[in-house]
Amino acid sequence: MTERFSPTPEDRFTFGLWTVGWQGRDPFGDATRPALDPVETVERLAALGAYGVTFHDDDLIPFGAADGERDAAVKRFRAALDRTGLAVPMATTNLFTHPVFKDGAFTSNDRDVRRFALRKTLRNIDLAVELGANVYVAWGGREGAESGAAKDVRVALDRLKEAFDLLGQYVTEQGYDLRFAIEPKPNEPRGDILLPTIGHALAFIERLERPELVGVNPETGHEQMAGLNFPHGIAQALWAGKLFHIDLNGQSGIKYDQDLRFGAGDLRQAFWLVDLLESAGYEGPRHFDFKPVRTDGADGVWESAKNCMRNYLVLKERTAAFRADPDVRDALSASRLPELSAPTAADGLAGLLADPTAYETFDVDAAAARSMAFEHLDQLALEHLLGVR
Ligand SMILES: [Mn+2]
Repeated sequence: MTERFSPTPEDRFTFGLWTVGWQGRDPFGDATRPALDPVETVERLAALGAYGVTFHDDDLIPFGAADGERDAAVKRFRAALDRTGLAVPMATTNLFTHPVFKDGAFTSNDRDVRRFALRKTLRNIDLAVELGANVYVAWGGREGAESGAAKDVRVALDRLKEAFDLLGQYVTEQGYDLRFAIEPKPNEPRGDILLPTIGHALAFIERLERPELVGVNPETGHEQMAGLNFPHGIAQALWAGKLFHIDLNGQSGIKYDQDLRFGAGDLRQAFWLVDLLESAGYEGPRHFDFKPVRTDGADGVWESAKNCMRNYLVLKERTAAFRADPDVRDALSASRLPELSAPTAADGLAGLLADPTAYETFDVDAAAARSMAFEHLDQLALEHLLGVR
């Protein structure tokens, strides 16, 4: 029997190579930890009970590596995957570290850079598919500006659409089973980034040639940096059928991108997020995109990786207890949650117009006086989260 809150591959937990591999380099300080070998990462994650691992091209193969070095790196990585059984459900492109991407990749004002960025992406898509990925994440961290005249945003969006249309054409022509997931972020590293929120990304996707191939990969902290309610954003992505992938981490309010381990930061939003993902039957990987704090050594790296998964499982148990509590069911009824599922006008527009109880005889004052009873419901949730019920 497995220990309580110990993950297994069935839990579908995944980590990016760059997460546990973050060396602690920040804008003010150098690395505090040595580089991690991707093979060690694969072995450690498998031992912790993870399902899979994800990568940027440059996490695995140094930028500009010759073909021989590339092949050797891929071969070692693939051997570690085969040995451990770890999957690669997602991959992505580094279009932000090298100085060539200082003004962006798909939307750089420099056309040569845009063409290079597309070729770099297409090359890594081939590798992603070879390794079994069916989601390809696109985070455009450098697609943006610090000043008004520096970027014509409408034209930049044309170029961004052009890029996704070409990527969609490529995977279609190659016959790849691969879908794209756009990762929104409001700022950092650019002063302002294009497609800053889930909502911006969802609207953009509908203008593409192949919208069915493109969804979103929202990150907890990114939406919270914009002051937004992450579970609400995820609910809308699910509603739109666009939650192709998710990045879980922790963030405390509107500040720099903290990338704390999952469960740290806004714990109440984490509770509602797990409640949502589990009750909605989300089947994709639970992917952690976090950074172990730079104060810690290797001990803290693996401790935090383990606890991302543990905290998810604890919250999963807490949210299940909340949903199973008879007092909660009563409170949900008192708050009229079941009523929200009933269509407003199943009788149609004609029925609505002909119904005097909808207007002429409707007792507005009585309805206004009915309490929604949300305080009691929320306290029940809080007590389940706190573990006192
Ligand atoms: Mn982040």
